[in-house]
Amino acid sequence: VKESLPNEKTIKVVFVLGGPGSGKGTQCAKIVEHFGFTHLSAGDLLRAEQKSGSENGTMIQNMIKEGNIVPSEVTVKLLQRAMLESNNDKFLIDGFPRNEENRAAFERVTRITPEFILFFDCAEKEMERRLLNRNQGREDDNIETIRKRFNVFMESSLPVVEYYGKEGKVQKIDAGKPADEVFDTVKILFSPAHG
Ligand code: UP5
Ligand code: MG
Repeated sequence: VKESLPNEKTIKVVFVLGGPGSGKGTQCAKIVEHFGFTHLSAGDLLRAEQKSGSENGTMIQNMIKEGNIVPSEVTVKLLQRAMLESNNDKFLIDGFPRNEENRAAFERVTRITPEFILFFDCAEKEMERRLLNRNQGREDDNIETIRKRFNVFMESSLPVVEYYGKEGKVQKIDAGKPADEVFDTVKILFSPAHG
């Protein structure tokens, strides 16, 4: 493990945001395949931390079960460690920042500002259908928790998207279409000719 991240100016971060089930993970996997980014899902890192038996495990499990947002201190540390451990300088940060506290803490601690925000826009009914069909044993894929996740997304996460919208950094994608069609739009943003 390196002692610190390379000069933050050389690090490229894209935040991948969107409601629960909007397809963040699915699209990130495709971006990784085509454009050489490292995919860091904050939710996956938290679930791994929980399973590793860390002292925060029970707290993380309870927060996820209730659809609530884990304190930034925990999540930023996991993201920072994952960035240090990778040998890459290009990261997709998926499902983070989820609220203003997350956003401010990440910038303060890492001094990294995102290149842009990929925002997957999808109707709630469609997201609900996808989550209920996923069947990967996630403790938060039940209708009660899904409703809580939608509420937290609307109340806490959408304002972060709006914040970056005011900075002109949001690339909004219609994520209600089949995954390959969504990626047709996404890949344009990562192609060298773009911008
Ligand atoms: N699918 C995907 N794309 C499709 C398409 N275009 N058409 C049809 N089906 C499509 O996709 C979900 C399902 O839909 C899959 O079965 C897929 O095949 C299908 P996926 O790509 O997994 O969507 P994604 O947006 O990644 O959904 P996910 O459930 O992971 O989103 P969440 O934001 O809810 O989950 P996350 O893991 O990010 O967070 C979980 C919890 O962790 C949070 O609720 C919170 O409690 C906690 N958390 C924090 O506290 N802090 C953080 O920073 C991050 C998480
Ligand atoms: Mg995901």
